[in-house]
Amino acid sequence: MENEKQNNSPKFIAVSGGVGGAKLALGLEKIIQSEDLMVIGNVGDDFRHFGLHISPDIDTLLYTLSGKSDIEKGWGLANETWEFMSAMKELGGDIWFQLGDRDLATHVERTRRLQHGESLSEITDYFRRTFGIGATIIPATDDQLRTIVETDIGVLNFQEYFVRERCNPRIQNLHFQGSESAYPQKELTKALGSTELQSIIFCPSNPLLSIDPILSIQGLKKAFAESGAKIVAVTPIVGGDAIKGPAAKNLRELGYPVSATTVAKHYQGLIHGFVLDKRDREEAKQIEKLGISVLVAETIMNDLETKIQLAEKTLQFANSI
Ligand code: FO1
Repeated sequence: MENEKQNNSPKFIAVSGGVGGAKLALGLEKIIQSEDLMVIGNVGDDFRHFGLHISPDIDTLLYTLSGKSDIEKGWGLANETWEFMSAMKELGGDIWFQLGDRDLATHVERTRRLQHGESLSEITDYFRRTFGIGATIIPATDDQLRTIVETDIGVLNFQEYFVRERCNPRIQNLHFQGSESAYPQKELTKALGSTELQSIIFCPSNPLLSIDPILSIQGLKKAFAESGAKIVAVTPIVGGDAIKGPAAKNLRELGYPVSATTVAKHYQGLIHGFVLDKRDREEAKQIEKLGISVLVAETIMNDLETKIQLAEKTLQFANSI
């Protein structure tokens, strides 16, 4: 029985937010055997809308890894139709958060299952299998965890800040509501305790908005540190700007210099390695001085080939430190 558990344990864990992180998760999924990869998704962005439980980062992972995603937008489904939103507009309802007709089915079915007592991770696993994804996808916690953004226009939930206000308000503080009572998802805890685990990869997601909510879950940072796995972060900042999304603006507003080094410092004490973009190679020495090994690589992922290449390099690097 013990052996069986060990064999089911992943060798690699990818920690991801939405769009940017999912790109590397896809590259990893293409080169790692399904049973060896566990992808952990952020749930701080989750919220209720039209009475439905929306789990944007989990859905971005599900859609990206199943090849169903809208590659242009990075979120939602390809070949989507928008009849529901048009009808909602005619009714004068809320239309700031776009739910495509097919995407809507995901939220309706998730909400129905939650109401019948299934956990978010059971539902995510059901969707994963239905979508034909081999790698495990796990919400970081099954407990309530919500990113709250304190801004110059008031306190907003994550999607109000991100989508409704288009990240325009100035961030003053971030708060992860529920983090004190949220526990890591149990399969994740089990994987972190297994001797099978080799590496943990922090995907190039926003460190403040996407990875920090995960790290705020009680006991998780410690469990990462004590897992014995090599922990490597891939930079989401290239050439002093975010590859996608508001990471650069967020860092600036919270008083940090916008650089890959800032991200490495943010994870200092937790990570063993940092993948730095080749455009920022002059920062390598500074990061090494923090006691973090550095790999200089091409980190911009424009197509499947570059996603796979970055995944391969990151794994080799993690293995080498
Ligand atoms: N992002 C947007 O910029 N506008 C939207 O209307 C929007 C709707 C949406 C619906 C379902 C879903 O799973 C994701 C959606 N996203 C939308 C993306 C999401 O808000 C963000 O990408 C993540 O929360 C940040 O990682």
